Amino acid sequence: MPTDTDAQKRAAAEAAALLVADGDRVGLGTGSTVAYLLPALAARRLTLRCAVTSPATEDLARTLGLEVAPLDEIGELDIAIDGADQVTPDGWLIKGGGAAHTREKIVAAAARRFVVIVSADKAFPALTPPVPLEILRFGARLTLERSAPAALRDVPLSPDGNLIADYLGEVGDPAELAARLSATPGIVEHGLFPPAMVHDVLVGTASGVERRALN
Ligand code: A5P
Repeated sequence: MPTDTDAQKRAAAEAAALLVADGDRVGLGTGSTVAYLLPALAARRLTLRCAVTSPATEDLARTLGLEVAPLDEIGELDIAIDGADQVTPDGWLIKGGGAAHTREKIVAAAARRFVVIVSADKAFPALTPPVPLEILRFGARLTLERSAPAALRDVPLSPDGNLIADYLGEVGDPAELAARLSATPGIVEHGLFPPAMVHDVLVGTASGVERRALN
């Protein structure tokens, strides 16, 4: 039985599918909201080349008949669309609840337009922990100590075989925390996405899809 949240995710995803144009090179994120995007996109029967951020997205995209190619082969993307765990009014995101945030950040950075699709429960006044971390297995204990407070998450590895952990302290200024985490050896990538990376946020709400244009 679909919940209100499911309906909101679907509405945001369907609105995002309409932003894709024939011939576009498209980045596809990961997660339950993106799972609503893919059928909506496939139903439009456009000619697209898609870069994917996880095996799960790749499987579903191929099953639906979407053309998938390696990101390096496609190069710059016209648009990338992805979900998020938290979105603030000024456009900061936390991503990585599905352990794919490193690939998602690479794909978002490759896109001329990065569109975020969320249900209303993902809209937060300010970011709160946890912040997902992808970390190398080598020296993982030390990396976690340097990132304290942080803990390994009990989930499968990232799509690239690294460990997934969470930073559990206060976020405070997200730019400062992002800089600190980026400067910590052993952290491959953290789940803080800056507003400069985000072009539109589509929020599914009880009364329709609210669009926040950022860049
Ligand atoms: C995947 O690693 C995440 O960044 C997801 O994009 C995020 O967790 C949102 O997932 P849902 O769409 O499943 O809520």
